[in-house]
Amino acid sequence: MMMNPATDSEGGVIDMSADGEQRYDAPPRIRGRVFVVRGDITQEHVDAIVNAANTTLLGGGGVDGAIHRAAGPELLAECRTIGGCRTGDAVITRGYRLPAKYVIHTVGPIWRGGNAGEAELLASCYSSSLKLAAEHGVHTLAFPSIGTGAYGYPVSKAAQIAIKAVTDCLQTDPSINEVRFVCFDERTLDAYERALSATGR
Ligand code: AR6
Repeated sequence: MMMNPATDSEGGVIDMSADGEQRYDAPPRIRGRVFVVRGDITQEHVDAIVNAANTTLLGGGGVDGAIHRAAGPELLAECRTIGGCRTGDAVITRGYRLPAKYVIHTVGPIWRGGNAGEAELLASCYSSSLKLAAEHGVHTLAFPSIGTGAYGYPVSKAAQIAIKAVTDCLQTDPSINEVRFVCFDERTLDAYERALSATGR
């Protein structure tokens, strides 16, 4: 007997068959707007790149260090005027010498085992960044894998949260045309590709 697939309110197909794992075939509004690539985020030609910063906004290692080096000292000077950012929040600056016009700085949670609100805070990094991007007329945006370096968030869990938070936001925000997850290493790329393909794209 033929059965119609279950659909969500926007026509996305929920597939419970095959290996029994639930897959979500995203509605057309999301399709073609979220990409996973390997690379160095400082080289991305997008309207804004996101920085995995710390609460001081005064720079650090990892992607934060790379963004500050590539943007030049004017970025740190502007960050000093902001006075910090809370975990899960985001702030925006200019991109200076970067190809991107803006840098959105967000602060991921430090992984403490998973029962300290880490998942909500990490999701909030993505939603706060997208909100700020939309408010500044950003159409193309690149994220690094927030929290999964120095802050220790397990990458497969972080990738699922990141993909879900971004696809949820894009459903209600038509102004963002493209979100790229720029993964620095093979393991991170693999985790984000898996998380994205689990959505059916
Ligand atoms: N392009 C894209 N991704 C990168 C790049 C790059 N150029 N460089 C590193 N990554 P992390 P966190 C990846 O540690 O865990 C800083 O000191 C990296 O391989 O940069 O949120 C801040 O000041 C990893 O997959 O950020 C904070 O104190 C991912 O970016 C703290 O680290 C995130 O790793 C934030 O820690």
